[in-house]
Amino acid sequence: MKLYNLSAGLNPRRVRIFLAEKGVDVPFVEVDMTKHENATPEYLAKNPMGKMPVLELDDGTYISESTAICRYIEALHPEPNLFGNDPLEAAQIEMWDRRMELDMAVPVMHAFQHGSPFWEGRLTQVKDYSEVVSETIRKNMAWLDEELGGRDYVAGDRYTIADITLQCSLIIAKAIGIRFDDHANLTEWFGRVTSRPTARA
Ligand SMILES: N[C@@H](CCC(=O)N[C@@H](CS)C(=O)NCC(=O)O)C(=O)O
Repeated sequence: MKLYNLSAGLNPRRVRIFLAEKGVDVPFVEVDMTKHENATPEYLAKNPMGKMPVLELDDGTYISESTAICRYIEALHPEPNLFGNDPLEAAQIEMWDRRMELDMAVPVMHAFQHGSPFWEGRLTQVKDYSEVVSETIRKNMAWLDEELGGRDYVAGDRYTIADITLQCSLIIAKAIGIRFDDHANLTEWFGRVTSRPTARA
């Protein structure tokens, strides 16, 4: 197996941390989007969306979408469990992971893409949208701060895929200047998850 990676990207980091939590060693192939390596016919044959990450299997099969890759790894390496041990826990973790993806990761990526000079010329930027979506992120940070007042991790009392999705979202949020240090519970949680040995994967 190998993983087509974008070191700074939110979604590739989700998969790298997931692999590290599982103790699974997969070589990375860095895809340089500043050189448009993700827009070549060769790369688009692996993932027509031109996005990273992509997992290449030994038989030449490609899997894209970070959650799909993580589910595949979890099926091959069930422990430590990160998607839920029974139907109820699996549903709760799925609920929280979808919230973290749809209500934090996606807005953070949109704020970055529509607000940063890096993305000029790569897509049609709508600066007002960056402002609007940044406000959504701040509102959702306040909501999560309240949620995390009552438990140690996003989906309950242990670290799961939902924490990975949020921690990767907040790394990019911080990098683009959306801070959360006035939210004590969220800040404490971020310290807890980023002090794990896998956090720098
Ligand atoms: N839904 C996809 C999103 C993948 C994605 O947006 N990847 C970004 C990096 S975080 C990317 O490759 N961007 C390159 C581009 O848009 O040109 C997933 O979960 O893997």
